[in-house]
Amino acid sequence: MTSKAAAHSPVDKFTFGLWTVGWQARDPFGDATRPPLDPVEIVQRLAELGAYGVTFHDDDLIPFGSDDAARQQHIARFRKALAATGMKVPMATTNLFTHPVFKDGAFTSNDRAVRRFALRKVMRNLDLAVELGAETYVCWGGREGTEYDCSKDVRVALDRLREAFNVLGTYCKDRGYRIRFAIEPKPNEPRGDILLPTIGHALAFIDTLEHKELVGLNPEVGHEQMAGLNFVHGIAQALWHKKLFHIDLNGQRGIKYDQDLVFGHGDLVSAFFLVDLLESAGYDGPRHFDYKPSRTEDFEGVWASAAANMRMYRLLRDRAAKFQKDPEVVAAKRAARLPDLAQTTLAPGETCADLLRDRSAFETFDANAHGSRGCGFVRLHQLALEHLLGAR
Ligand SMILES: [Mn+2]
Repeated sequence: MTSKAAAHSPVDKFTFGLWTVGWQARDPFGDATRPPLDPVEIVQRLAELGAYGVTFHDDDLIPFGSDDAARQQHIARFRKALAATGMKVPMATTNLFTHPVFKDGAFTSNDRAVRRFALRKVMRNLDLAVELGAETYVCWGGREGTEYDCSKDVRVALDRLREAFNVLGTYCKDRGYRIRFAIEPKPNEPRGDILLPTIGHALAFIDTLEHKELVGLNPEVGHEQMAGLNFVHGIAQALWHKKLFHIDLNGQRGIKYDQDLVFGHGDLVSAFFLVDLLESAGYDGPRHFDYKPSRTEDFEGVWASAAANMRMYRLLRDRAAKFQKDPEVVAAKRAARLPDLAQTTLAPGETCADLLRDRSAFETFDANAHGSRGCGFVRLHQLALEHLLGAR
């Protein structure tokens, strides 16, 4: 290890996909506004900015269709950059969406030969992911969906999706790989409707898998917010199921196309409560930024936006910690009866018969008195916003 690598010991596990800063900013209406970036340069620049590591799709590192010799060369250059900088690769994933072969999906394409090719593509990149030390393998099924409800039997497609995760789980177990899968839900884009559109759909699906202990979630801020859902609630439930294996942080402003803004540049209040939740829950996985530097930016803007993600997370973490420690907040929480929710509704050992015998629970319960009591939530929320604004 070089001295530079030894010196690289970031406190925070901030990671970036090669495809984020490397995005050339092509959109459905316009050409690229930036030239391609060499993965080696990405590793070096992100290391200089203080990131912990990088993540990649197979095709980000090794262009689709490369022969074995070219493939080995791409991997060798990448490994050298990692060793020189001390950057880690905690996660990897597969591109099952760019090539036209995947236009009707990968694991759920109606074409069986495409499904078999997709499994092989994942297996090959799983081998590389494990070699590079990844502990999480993200599966975003961006093309697993439809534009027309008549074009695919969704129940049969879910059978094939389950089959794929069962096969891949068996593959990892047989090879002794210590890697877990993280499904990334998204409601739509690029398909009209995507299978496993939300955290909730994915959690229910995982419960049906043969190797369910190996499969969890990689929720993305913007993907849930595109569907108008509360991301903080979704993450809370994923944590509650012990299925938050990884997380994609970015920004989104309401129900529209997937914006992939810098973390906190969308719904800032939600970002504040998200960081508060991740930190107080003790989530110890990478804080992975899956954003896109806006099409308007040059390379100076690209690196500034990468730094902005990390800065936003740290600022929000600092504000959230002050919010939690403020004695006025503690008192406001007590006044709003937050600690009372932790008390079980039935007393320890209390039975249904006991509850039926308790006249104070029903017969003499004063519903009007309890119904007229204020909850004090607005005052608590105002305190949160004052901390977020740095006003306290
Ligand atoms: Mn996105």
